[in-house]
Amino acid sequence: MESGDGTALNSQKVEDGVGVPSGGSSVPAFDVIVIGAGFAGLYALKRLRDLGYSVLVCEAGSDVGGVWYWNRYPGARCDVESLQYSYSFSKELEQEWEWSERYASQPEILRYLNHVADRFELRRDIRFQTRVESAIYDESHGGWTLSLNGNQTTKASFCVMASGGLSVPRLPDIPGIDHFAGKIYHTGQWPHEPVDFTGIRVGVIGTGSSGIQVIPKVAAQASKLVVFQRTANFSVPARNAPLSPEVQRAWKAIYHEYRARARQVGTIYEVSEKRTFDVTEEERQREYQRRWDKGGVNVIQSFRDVMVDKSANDVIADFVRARIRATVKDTSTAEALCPVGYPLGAKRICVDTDYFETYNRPNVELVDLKKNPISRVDANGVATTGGYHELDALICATGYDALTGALLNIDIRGRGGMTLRQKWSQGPRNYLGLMTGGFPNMFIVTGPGSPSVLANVVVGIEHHIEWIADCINFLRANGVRTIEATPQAEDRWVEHVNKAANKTLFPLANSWWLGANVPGKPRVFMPYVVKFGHYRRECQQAADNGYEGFALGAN
Ligand code: N01
Repeated sequence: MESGDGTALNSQKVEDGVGVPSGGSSVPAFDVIVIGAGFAGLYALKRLRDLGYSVLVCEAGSDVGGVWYWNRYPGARCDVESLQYSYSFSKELEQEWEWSERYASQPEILRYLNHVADRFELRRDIRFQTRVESAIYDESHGGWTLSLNGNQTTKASFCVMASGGLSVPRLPDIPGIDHFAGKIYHTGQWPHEPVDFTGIRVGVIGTGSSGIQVIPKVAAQASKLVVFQRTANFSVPARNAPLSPEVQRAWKAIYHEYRARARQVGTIYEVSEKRTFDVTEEERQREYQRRWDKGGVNVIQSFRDVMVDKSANDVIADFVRARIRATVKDTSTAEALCPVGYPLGAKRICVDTDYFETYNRPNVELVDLKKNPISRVDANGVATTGGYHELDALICATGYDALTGALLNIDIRGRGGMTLRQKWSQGPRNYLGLMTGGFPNMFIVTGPGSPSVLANVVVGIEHHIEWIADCINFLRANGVRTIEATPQAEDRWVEHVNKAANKTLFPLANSWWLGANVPGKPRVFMPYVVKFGHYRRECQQAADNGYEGFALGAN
């Protein structure tokens, strides 16, 4: 199977019980090992190195970028606006970097992250093609021993898990898929060289954010495109456009105001204070339409009760379904594309360019797997219970083992040899999303229990890294060797995160936020749904109270 860096797609699986290899060499000890060189890892390195700590970043890929390094599929683009989806830690960086479009494409974001790495000379402390296979806590010296690529070890006092919430791609478990004679691609591990689909028959499995972006691009090349859709998704138009120098200048003139607001609410959207039924039907429709015309996920903020009141959600969901029916000419295809059975926004809303329009092309066919599930794949194509589709290539836009996958793929062992897998067997447990008890000095960036993917993730990353850096400073200044969440704080936090989610409509869909896309994964709503500003205050309060909720120790 094709993948970025020529890695077999199933090589991500890490066997249980990986230990430090005998006969391997040892690299020097560091204050901090950071795992991952995406947005989070780069900033962790910059911040901690500036504070005087010795830091090593271990990155499995051959260069910086994280998800933006791996996700090179045609159409890959961020659906948070460029001017917001960027670091705020350096005023110079913020002012000098020019974005070319309202929503940056993957190549542009990757260029930005390369620029950041060069500008701040980060590469010298990053080891590429270095996969951390295990991290074992050593109670005698109060730090971590890490195994790198199975043939080297290193030690660190602290670990920062910047391994990403969407970095473990999942291939569909379909009988016969290994026998497919054509090439199979996963959007999350796309080859580095452009893939040409001109004149061939292509199948796409999956219609989440990745599928919805790749489908229009491949449809424009392929002789035939068959989309295999299991769950229809809500998608809103991006209305992407070039970003004019005037708009950029105006934004940059008051960047600090936008950044301050983002730090409170997570992302700068136009959030309505009104509730859906506070206004007349006519006003409501006008507001939906205004936001629809503007483009982007902002549609979901039309009224403040969209994610808490099912009847309010039903009305906006009807509005989106009406737009789909108005766009897609074939009525049965339009009906199949209309999401039903779960609230709008309970699965990550998608943001597209010409997604629904693509189904008006004569070379595109939608296969509704709810009616006719896939029965098998063979050398020449995909069989469903309703027919057979001959294909030359297959694209799996089938998502990720999200939020916990990358952490649990590393053999992490804390106090008493307890594995993180054991500890999280019923779902992730931590305090503030930042630390988990029994695993001292291991910090998690934008993982479960934090707002993570529900906010602008760059805002979350900067917050976490700054909190972690302050925490390490505190420990060093006070001669404390270890910190970890207390069981009581952890219990309270897990209950609070669950309760907060259960007051919303978020848990009412089989989403990856709930782990529902991975068979056997505990069904727990993982992100913290409360406003980012509130979360920030909770983290600050814990720190201000001498790291309340955390146990501070000698080892
Ligand atoms: O993955 P997904 P994604 N047979 O899990 C289907 C971010 N992101 O890579 O819904 C058939 O959302 C699955 O069907 P179902 C963003 O946060 C951002 O698209 O489980 N179908 C679903 O349709 C996003 O939410 C950007 O029934 C199968 C699809 O595959 C997150 O990444 C761009 C199947 C997976 O959708 C993940 O998005 C891209 C099977 N066996 C991604 N298994 C932007 O910023 C799975 N599916 C724009």
